Amino acid sequence: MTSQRNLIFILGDQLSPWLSSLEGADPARDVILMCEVMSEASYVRHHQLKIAFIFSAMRHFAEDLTERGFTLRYTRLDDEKNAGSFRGELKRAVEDLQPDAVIVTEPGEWRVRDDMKSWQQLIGCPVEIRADSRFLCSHAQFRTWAEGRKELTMEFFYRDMRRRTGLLMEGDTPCGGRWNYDTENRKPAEPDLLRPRRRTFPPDAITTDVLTLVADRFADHIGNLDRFGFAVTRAQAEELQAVFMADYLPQFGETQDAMLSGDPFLNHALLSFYINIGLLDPLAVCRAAEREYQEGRAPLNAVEGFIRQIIGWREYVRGVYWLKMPDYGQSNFFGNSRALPGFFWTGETQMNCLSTVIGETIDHAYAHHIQRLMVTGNFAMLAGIDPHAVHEWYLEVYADAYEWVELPNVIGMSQFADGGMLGSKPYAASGNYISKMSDYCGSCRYDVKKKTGEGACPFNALYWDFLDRNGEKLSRNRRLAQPYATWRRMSDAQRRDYRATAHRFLSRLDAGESV
Ligand code: FAD
Ligand code: DLZ
Ligand code: SF4
Repeated sequence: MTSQRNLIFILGDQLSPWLSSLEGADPARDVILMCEVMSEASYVRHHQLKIAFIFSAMRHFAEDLTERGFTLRYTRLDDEKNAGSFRGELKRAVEDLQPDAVIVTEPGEWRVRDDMKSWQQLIGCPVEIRADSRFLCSHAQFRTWAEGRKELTMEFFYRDMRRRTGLLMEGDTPCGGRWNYDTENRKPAEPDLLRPRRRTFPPDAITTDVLTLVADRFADHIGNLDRFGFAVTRAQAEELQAVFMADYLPQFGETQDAMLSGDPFLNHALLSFYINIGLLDPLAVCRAAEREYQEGRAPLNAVEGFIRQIIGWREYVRGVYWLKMPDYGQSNFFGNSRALPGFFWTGETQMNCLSTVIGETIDHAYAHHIQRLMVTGNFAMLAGIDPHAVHEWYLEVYADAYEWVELPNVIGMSQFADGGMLGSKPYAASGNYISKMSDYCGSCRYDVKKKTGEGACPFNALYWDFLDRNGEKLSRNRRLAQPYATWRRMSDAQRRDYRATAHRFLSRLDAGESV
């Protein structure tokens, strides 16, 4: 051990005792810096629940470190001297404490990493930026995997991750003989009155203080704080992990793609909030799920599907983000420029699927994957909304949203704005898909079976109009051969009808009329 005095800077999504910046830390000598800053709370207008969740989890983590004997320098948002930004708070701390060096774990977002380049010069003392070992695939490993590949197919990346972690492996072969059990995971949901209610945690004194602060300072941000029930400590998050494994994981697979009115969570994990800020370790979560399979409590299709989302998709989107940033954020393959409709902030639309999903988003700062992909995302792409506006909306409204995970999911997977790096075809669908996978259409003012004209489900005409207007970019895509063949087989009158219905709808949308 050296006698160097370090200032260890821990960011709001780095709340893990096993964080790389804490490796070798000496409570007797080092000081830990954490700060609530306006620049992070307002670079997009985050949902009120998201800000409250992060601040409360930060305060609880600081308390935990203090109990472990560390000296904390914790700046609250309303502290008089708060400089308002990471760089400002770091400068102030270095001036006050005069450490020998600053240690920080690399941030999740490119914009913060870019800012860090100038920190050393700003504060006049060495800044050591450590890799974030909470991810299973390092930047270098992902680059090596991606190098020379024409397509960055997630499935192949995932198989490598299975081999590397040994999860659900029997020697060199995948458990059960197959890598992927997705074909068994596409059932529509049935209402299940026996599904256990979600466990929530009533606000303690720390959270109550934070709720007052957020209500005071961020009342004009989307959402409200009435339903705050997030876990804010590692012990609470671990409790939710255990509850998920016991009560929901066995059915996770079969209802993964389903949507049901009045049941926003179905059998989803609701663990992304905690994994993304570091209260839960992704590999430990996967090992716990694997145990459920090994000990016969959960079927393979559920456990494999769950593990794939974490060691596959989660690691993969992070790899793509760091490989392609900063240009990735500007991708706009279709050249879309329409403004995001106002109802994305209120849920006030007559389209029941959108009003349900956006309403649940406002209430919980959560929607599950298929809601994000096939309802809000699908609508935005079909309607030609500017992908950057779509990206900002997702970053604002979900309590698990950090750019490294949100941006590739939005720009790549849901908007196809990267031209097909993440997916081989756009996730575009007419009302039929939503009708098959949900119960939303039954109580909608639109008729999902009606293709064009007054009262027809808008997704139907928008779907064909999307394919038509982007024909030059998409019609040679082999996976779209069938829909384009269907479009060409239609009569001229039918195609005109679809175009006219879509254009009428989009004009009303642009005019701010109720749709
Ligand atoms: P479950 O459905 O139960 O899945 C289990 C876990 O797998 C999740 O907790 C998460 O850690 C991981 N996971 C699943 N799918 C993905 C994925 N596509 N990418 C990365 N991790 C995944 N996820 C975020 O964490 N933050 C985001 O900002 C985010 N934005 C998204 C935007 C769009 C348009 C889409 C289509 C997906 C987005 N996702 C995002 C992925 C996914 O929707 C969420 O991870 C998931 O809904 C979180 O809820 P859950 O914990 O109940 O997940
Ligand atoms: C998202 C967020 C918010 C709302 N506020 C803070 C904050 O005040 N202090 C902080 O350290 N982190 C915050 N975060 C998380 C950061 O935005 C996140 O750490 C960076 O984007 C890097 O990924
Ligand atoms: Fe959505 Fe169309 Fe179904 Fe209405 S009919 S809920 S708009 S898919």
